[in-house]
This record gives sequence, structure tokens and C-alpha cells, in this order.
Amino acid sequence: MKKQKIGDLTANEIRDVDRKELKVKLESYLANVMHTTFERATAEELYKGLATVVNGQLADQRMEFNRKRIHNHRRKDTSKKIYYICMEFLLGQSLKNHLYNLGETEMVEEILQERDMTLEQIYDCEPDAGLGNGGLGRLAACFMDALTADGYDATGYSLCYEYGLFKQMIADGWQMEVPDNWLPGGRVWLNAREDDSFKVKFYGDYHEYWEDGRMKYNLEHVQEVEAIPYDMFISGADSKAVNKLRLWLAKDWDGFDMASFNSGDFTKAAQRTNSAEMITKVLYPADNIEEGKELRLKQQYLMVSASCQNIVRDQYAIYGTLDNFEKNTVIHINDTHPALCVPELMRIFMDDYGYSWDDAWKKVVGTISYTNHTVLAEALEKWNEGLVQSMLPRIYSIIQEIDRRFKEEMNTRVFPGDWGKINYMAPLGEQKVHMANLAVIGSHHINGVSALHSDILKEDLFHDFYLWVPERFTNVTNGIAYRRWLCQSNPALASLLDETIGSSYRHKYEKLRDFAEFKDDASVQAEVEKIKRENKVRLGKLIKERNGIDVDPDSLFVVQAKRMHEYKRQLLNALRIISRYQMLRNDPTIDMRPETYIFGAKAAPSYYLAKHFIQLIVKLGQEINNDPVISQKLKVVFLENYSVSVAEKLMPATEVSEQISLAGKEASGTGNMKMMINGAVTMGTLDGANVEIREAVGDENIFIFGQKAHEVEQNLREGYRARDYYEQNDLLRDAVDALEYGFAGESFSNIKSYLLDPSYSIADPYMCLKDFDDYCKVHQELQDAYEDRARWNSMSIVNIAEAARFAADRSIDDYAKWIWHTKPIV
Ligand code: 26V
Repeated sequence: MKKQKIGDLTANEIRDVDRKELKVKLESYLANVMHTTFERATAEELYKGLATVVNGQLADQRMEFNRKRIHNHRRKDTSKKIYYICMEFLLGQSLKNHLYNLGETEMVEEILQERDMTLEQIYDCEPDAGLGNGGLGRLAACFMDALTADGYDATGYSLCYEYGLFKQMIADGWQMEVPDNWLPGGRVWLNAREDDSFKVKFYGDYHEYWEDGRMKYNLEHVQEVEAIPYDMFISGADSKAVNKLRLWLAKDWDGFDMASFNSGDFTKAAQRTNSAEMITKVLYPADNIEEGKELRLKQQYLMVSASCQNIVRDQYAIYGTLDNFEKNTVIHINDTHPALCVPELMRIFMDDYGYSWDDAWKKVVGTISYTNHTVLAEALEKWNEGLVQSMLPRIYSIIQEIDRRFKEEMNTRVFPGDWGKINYMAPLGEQKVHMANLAVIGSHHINGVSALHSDILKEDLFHDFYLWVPERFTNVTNGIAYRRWLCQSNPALASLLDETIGSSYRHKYEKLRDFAEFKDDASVQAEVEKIKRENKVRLGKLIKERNGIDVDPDSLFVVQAKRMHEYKRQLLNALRIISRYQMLRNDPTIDMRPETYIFGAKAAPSYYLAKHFIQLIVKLGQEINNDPVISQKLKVVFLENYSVSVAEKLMPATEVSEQISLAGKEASGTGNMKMMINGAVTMGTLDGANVEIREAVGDENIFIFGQKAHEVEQNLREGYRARDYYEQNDLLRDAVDALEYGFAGESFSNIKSYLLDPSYSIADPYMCLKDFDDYCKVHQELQDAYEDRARWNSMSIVNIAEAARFAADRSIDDYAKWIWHTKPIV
């Protein structure tokens, strides 16, 4: 809404004008598009109406911002255009976020009061845009938020999946996947730009030849697919910037196969369109294992090629040349999934704009930077050379040349004769394209996402590269969109912060640290405790609605919410809960504060073991919750379909944040930050960003247990024997044995074998059993600390305050300063 002064109106009167203007727009949409009135419209219709009006406001604001962008680039300023390329953007819902950013929440609340409706009812009508699996995709969404709030010129590129991450339904403890058809409610935010599409070429007959001393080529009989952009506006809190997330939708280029249709082959006619349009049909729902599927490679190249063509065209249009491309442009690739940007940009610079190999290469390496998000070997991308060669012949030929030149340089200048090293670092080897190697070679900076993870990259995964170009390696610790995860999700806590430290923290994340001054203030402690309790009551209502379970708001809320993975060790948590259960079975009269364990987790559909872990938690919960005596003191809740919108309700109610991955495996974690900023205390291993959380809050405000990353390595080398721990610890043995008899009628002897049986390549590969004892001890310390309410509330306050450094705004400052070398434009 425009905030200019009209005549001599007061601020309140201006707001009245704005509200009326907004309502008129809403009414006109309801009348013209929905054929209804404000008085009669359903919540669903009001949601669509409001979304459309807000989208229109953002479009107007975007035009203003565009003027600034053009002006900025004409001035040849030192700021660059930032392009953030990622296969996943896990945006969640948008309406609440945009209203907050535009400062219109109260206004809309007032409008809805005329209908006796609340904003929450309207928000509930919006489906999550679930275009991501978990941490990686949510990080990309948080970064777009911060880039916009802080006034950068940034564009996100991804795919417009018709189906996002599957919806999870639990039937008898077993995860079932239901398609996530988000577009009917979600497309209100999409602005189709059919006029701005790009063609992407697949397959074809490729022949190279020499002419006039230059290599040339023919490429015939290609399959062309059209990439159509659907733009989503990204708003930032009180920001003049409105950025765009451009999502590509695949469409058959040549339209309908009329020849086949006319000859009566209707199936074939439909097939061509089908196969092109399959490319953006669905998000791949695994984030743990790279399966090398043809369709996934097509997705990657469609995104990369359309985005790179778009970027180069736009930069050429602004500057009339690409000679300064690397000075004006940042292309950031989020993980290796967009690493084909390296050969694709080479192709565009050489084939379309006539640059030499060396000049093109300078531009590519001068522009691209790459973030690694995992060190798990099974998630590192490798593509079959044969597949890449047949699907992307020109790109493959460029990769071969990158490989040849790289090996030559290593052999002559860096590691002469050390072919072990050289082959390990090369893009091509063992009939595979090694995407991480390609990404490192083609980037001017490579970063991990927490201090520990970045050290592991330098010392382990990319060690040889680090020896070669140490200056390219750096760290940027992850961050979260704290206005979403604190101000919007936990408005009561945000108001308390306004009252105590003033509202400037809403823009300047460092200010949040001032809250630590109140850690010993009894009245602030009492407020923090009261707010947490209200949030627990609210979550309790949701749990009652969704699971039919009554949870006690005075019990301790312990939460582990993240994808289901062996390395994240939900199983360790479950084993300890089994042990608590057995303790209560032996003596139900124990005097203790009741405990509520809450889980949220999706498993990749083909990750059978992870599905068994879910079943274990659900069945254990069933047995415990249905026991009339024990359920007074212990409850286990599995929240179905964990998603961004569920997380927004869960984080404010969390008291204990379980971050218990095997040290060295979790690159950063971001749920840990979301819980912390909502006042939860971390129970964790020294892994990922937990290390920095500990530094921030001090040893006295966090509970750390288990092996350290370097000990993990050593223990594995020395030979880990799970059975020793099982045999030495009675509590642990009882818990593991209980898996065999099972819970609620379901045996989990398969999980017992996983923990003990060396016929798995190694029993208990993530060493749950080794860390069990320490986990239990430190958990008890945490629970004792909880009973000292003053101490706990003070810990909670320190955690909220020190979460300042985990603002995505801080991460973006770091990227801008150390990697992208750019500044905001407004
Ligand atoms: C891998 C794959 C491989 C199979 C095909 C689909 C797919 C999709 C995504 C991935 C990469 C997963 C990596 C990931 O999500 N890492 C997480 O990144 C977070 C943000 O940096 C970080 O906080 C988590 O610790 C890290 O696990």
C-alpha cells in the first residue's frame, strides 16, 4: 500500500483510506472473478481474493524496484545481480508473510472482523508450496527472504513442479505417500510469462569437425522442450525491494504431433507432449540417495539451460556486451544439482557469443560460486557418462574438454604424476560425471554451511582441491528467516521483545542480543514461561485435533522434527523413550514431571528402513498413550505430514530441541536455529551448527553429549562393536530387546538386527548404542535443570537472544561480503 501523505490526513486516517482501498479491490475481485460478494464469500474465496490483491500490490512495487535496478545498473555501480539457482525452494505459505512484510496484517484483520472471521481461518486455506525436500530447499526460501528484506537485486531460479513433496499419511504406523496437488490453491501467486520462454535442446546427432582452425559442430534431430517461466514475487519486511523467484514449467515445443495424429496414431501424438511435460511433473522426494534417474537429469538441465540463457540474455540487453559479465553477475549454485551451469555457460559464451575457450572459462569461474550441503557419500551426485553423452551431447563434449584441461594442468603444475589424486579430483572417471568435482573446478568459491562442515570439506571431502586452491574455500553458517520463524510464528514472544528491547531487532538482527540482559529479570522470565505455556496449549489443541491425543501443557515438550534418516538418529531418541517406558512399567509410582515426546518426519518413499523407524515411533506411541497409568507421565506424538506450516506451529511450543545426529554427518541443521530462537534449549551432539550454538550460548545454556567428529572417525577406524555396548549396559539391553517383542502388536526385530547384527555391512553404523549412555545422563541433567524454573527460563532467554547470529540476514551479509562481493541496491 502506498504510504504517502494525502492532504492533511493523520496516520490513522491514511490507514482507513488504505483499508478501504484494499477492500474495494477485494470486492471487485470477488465480484468479477468469483461471482460473489464480500458478504457471501467463503474463506477459500477470501483467501484467493486477498492473495490476488496482495500479488497486485507486489507487482506495482516491483515496477518501482525495477526502475531502481535499471538506474543502478546504468550507473555501473559496484553491486551485482545475484542469481540463486536451486532445484528446491520450500516456501510454505505466502499470504501471512506478505501481509506482515507489507505491514497490512492488522488492516486485513479489521476487514475480516466485518465477517466475524479470523486471519488464521484464511491462512489455513492456503496450501504449502512444498517445492523442496527439507533443509536445502527451506534454506533457499529463507535466503530469498533475507536478500529481499536487505535490498539486494536477486532472482531465484527453480522448477515449477506440478506436484510438490508428497503428503504423508500414516496407516497402521506405515508411511503412505499422497500426491501433493498444490496448484489449485497455490497458483494465485504464479505470474505466467509465456512471452518470455526459452527453448532447451535434448538428445540429437552430434558431430564435431575442424574448419579454419576452429572446432565446429553439427547437432541435428534434437528434441526441443519449451521452458515457460512462472514468476513468484518475493517480498521483504518493510523493504523497497521486491524480488522474483522464476519457476520453469516444461512444455512440448513443437506443440501437438499433428503428423502422427493425422495418420491415426493418437497415442503417439499424445506421447510426445506427455514426455516433455513429465519433466516438471513432480519433485524427486529423496534427499539421501542419488539414483541417477534420466528424468532427474532432464529436470536439472532444463532448469540450468533456461536459467543461464535468461541470465546471459538479460545481462547482454543491459550492457550491450558480455565482456564485463563476471563483474556484474553472481550465479550461486545451491548444491551440485545445478552444476551443469558450468558447461552450459561455456556453451552459451562460445557457441552463441563467439568467445574463446579461455575467455569463456574466465567468465564462468569468475561468476559461479557453490555451496555444498552434505558429506554423505551416497548423496553425492554422479551421472553415467553414457547417459549425459546421449541426452546432452554438446554439454558432454564440453565436460570432456574441461576434464582434459584440468588433468593436464594438475599433471604439469600441481600434482605432477600423482594420478591417484588427479583422477580422484577430475570431473570424469569410472564412466561417471562427478558433479561435485565439476562444481568445485568451475567455481571461484566453495563453502560449507557451518564451521565444522566447512572444516570437513577442507580436511576430507575436498582436501586435494584445498591443497590446490585454498583461497577458494570458505564457510558461511546457515541462517533462518527469523521474522517468519519468530515474529510471525510467535507473535507473543515478538511483542515481549518489542517491550523489552524495542522493535529495531525486527530489522537489525544483532539487536536481538540485547535480550540477554534480561536473563535474570524475574518478571521477564515469568513472561517467557507464560508465553511458552500458551504456545504449548495451542499446539496441544492441534495434537488433539490431528492425533486425538490429550497432551499435558505442564509436561516437558521434547521435539525432534526433521527428515527421517539413520544419521539423524531418531532411533537413539526412540531407544531412550523405550527405556523411560520400561522404567515406568517397573515402577509406575515414580514421582516425575510428565514428558511429551513429539516427532515430525517424512521418509524418502524408497527408504525402507526409515519407514520402519517411523512405524516404531508410531507404534511405541500407541502402546504408551493407550496405557491408562503410564500415559499420565509419558506421551509420544507422531505429527503426520511435517511441513513448513506444521513447523510454524511446532517451533513456538518446543522446549527441548533434539539435535542428536552422529557428529560429522549433519552439515548444519536449521531446525536447531528455529527452535532456539523460540526459546528451546538444545539437547545435542557437537555436529553442524550445534557447535556454533554452543559457542553462542555458552556451555551452561546447552546440553551436549556423545562422540566428537574426530572421535567418530577414529572409533570407526579402530572397529566399532555395537554388541559390547549392548552387553555392558542393562538399560540399553532391555530397550533393544524390547524391539523384538515389539509395540502395539508389531515386532521390530529387524531394527534390533540392524543395531546388533554385523551381517549388515556394519551393525549400528551411526553408533546409537555407543552414545546411548551419555545421552541418557545428559538428558537427566537437562531435566533436572528444567525443574529449576528460574535457571531454565534464563537459559531460554539466552538462547533467544543469541539466536541473533543465526539470522539469514547474517548469512546473506557473509555471502555478499566474502563470496559475491556485492551490496544491496536499495
Ligand atoms: C540430494 C538429493 C539426492 C537424490 C535426489 C534428490 C536430492 C535432493 C536433495 C539432496 C541434497 C540434500 C542435502 C541437504 O538437504 N542437506 C541439508 O542442507 C541443509 C541446509 O544447508 C543443512 O542444514 C542440513 O544439515 C543438510 O542435511
